Amino acid sequence: MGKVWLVTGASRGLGREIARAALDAGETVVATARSADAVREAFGGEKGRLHALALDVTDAAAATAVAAETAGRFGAIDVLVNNAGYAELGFFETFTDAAVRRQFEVNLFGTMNVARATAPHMRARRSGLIVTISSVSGLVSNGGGAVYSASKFAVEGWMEGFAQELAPLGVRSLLVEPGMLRTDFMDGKSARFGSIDIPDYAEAVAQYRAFVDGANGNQPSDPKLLAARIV
Ligand code: NJP
Repeated sequence: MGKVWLVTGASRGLGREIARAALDAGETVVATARSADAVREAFGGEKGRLHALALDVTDAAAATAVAAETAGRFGAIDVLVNNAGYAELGFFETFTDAAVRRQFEVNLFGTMNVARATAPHMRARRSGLIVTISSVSGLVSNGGGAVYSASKFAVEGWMEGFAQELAPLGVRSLLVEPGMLRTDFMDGKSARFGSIDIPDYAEAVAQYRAFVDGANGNQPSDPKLLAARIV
């Protein structure tokens, strides 16, 4: 059965690749996303060591239930991959308060929900690893990505402290800061900037387009490569 992995945001992109790599390594994987059917579809059905569960990370009670079900059914959660997230891109002045809060609900509070639900199961066995998928945007920020960056900076500040609380209890932590990956994540995002009619932002728009479209040589990489390194 191998180790037991709980992966959030596993219906596509990096989360799916991490889950696949863990399965290939002989591990048991509880793969989650907002819809369990979407997860099953992503893996061609639920079979063998793959188990699909629905988990919207913004739902703290659901996170507690999924962690309890995983630990109860498989005896442990050895590795949590806190991966679910998205980027709300655009110039800050164009953001509604609701859009800012939504970004934090998923990227920060959602990540906290799943870690808080999982940590007690790891502490009880004095063993476990929490992998947090942050971003290079958790290290540096740029125009058009201010809100996304703020959410990832917050994740990093919180997780750095929480990791220090967990370490003496036998629970290890790993923070991953990917650059651009070839997933659905950036789909159509640069197009949104075309409709922003604020002349003062013209230079920032051009810079951001170059960044997103890879004109500055920043080409997205294959998420499989990163997944293989994590597993
Ligand atoms: O994104 P994408 P990536 N509750 O859009 C799920 C970071 N990152 O794999 O529910 C639960 O292909 C969604 O599931 P569904 C990024 O910030 C990326 O590229 O079916 N799940 C799907 O499985 C993120 O933290 C890049 O919609 C929720 C998954 O999240 C991580 O890498 C660069 C959810 C998103 O799949 C994975 O992103 C970087 C919710 N409320 C950091 N909302 C990059 N791709 O370039 C969404 O620096 N999901």
